[in-house]
Amino acid sequence: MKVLRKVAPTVAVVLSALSSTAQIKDSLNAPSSVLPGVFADPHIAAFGDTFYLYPTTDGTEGWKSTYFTCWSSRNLKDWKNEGTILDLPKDLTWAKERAWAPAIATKNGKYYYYFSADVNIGVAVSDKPTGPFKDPLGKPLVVKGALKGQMIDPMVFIDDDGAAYLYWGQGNCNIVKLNEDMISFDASKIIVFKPAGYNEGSFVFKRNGKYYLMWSEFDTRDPRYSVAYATSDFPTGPFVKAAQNPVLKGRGVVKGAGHHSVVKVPGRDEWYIAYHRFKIPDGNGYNRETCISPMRFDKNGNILPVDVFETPVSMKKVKASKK
Ligand code: FUB
Repeated sequence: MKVLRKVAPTVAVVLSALSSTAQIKDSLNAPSSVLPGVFADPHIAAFGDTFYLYPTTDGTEGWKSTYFTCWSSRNLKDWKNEGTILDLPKDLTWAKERAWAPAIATKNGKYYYYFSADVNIGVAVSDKPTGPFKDPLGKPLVVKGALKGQMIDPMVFIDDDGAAYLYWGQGNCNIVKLNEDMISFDASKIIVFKPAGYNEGSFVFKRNGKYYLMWSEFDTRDPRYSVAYATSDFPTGPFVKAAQNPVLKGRGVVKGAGHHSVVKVPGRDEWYIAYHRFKIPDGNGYNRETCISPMRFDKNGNILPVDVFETPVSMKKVKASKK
């Protein structure tokens, strides 16, 4: 007992030294972002043998960006700028700025691009994932003020039976099944709920028959911004929040890690999470950069904590597949 009392302070000093060494190592070794410059809210998807990223363009206080870009990659590491795919002042009649947090979905050979613009949600359509996208409605799909909270951050999940569901909202999570045309829905069927800690940036995927709803907690300008999740047997819930949360958060020099999306490598049970963090160095909630890390599950299907210092290893060529 006496010996224990004597060595305990030494052990504590050594542990604390080791932990600060780890933190210094973290700050020295933060992986590079995957896109050059400041891009946030990355929505990642795989179509055929190619991965795509659809981000928000950052760099202005109040997120005043007016256009959206698209990026493509075959290996998750090298990203090609496919250019501007939607320019609000040019392509929309109803919104000019605050081009935020897009999402993509494909159905019946068309690509549907959902986006926030001046705190409304819009949809644009193209024959290709890289656009050009056209606004078929000439008005928002979800108009500002339609429900409580901000009408931003759309996500569309398409189930195995082809049914498409729109998830969106800051403050609350709203869900509605889209009509076959992908550009309309029955507003009387909207489900509104708020998982504990929910702020914004919902994302849904399915694995082994289970539906995963993920979202961001705290404000994107807060270094504690992070991602949590819940699961359900149905795409519309009820969702039960997992015991082990958040699954993505900053560490060391990585701050404000959140507003994510998830992609499965076609043909493999291999998953990656795209997210933004404060730019390193000197970033903040208006200067964020896009990163990708592996995302894994335990044998019960729980999402394991993501290591924000881990990046995708160089991928073997992805086989073209629809899933
Ligand atoms: O990028 C603008 C806004 O910041 C998004 O809509 C939110 O989710 C937050 O990331």
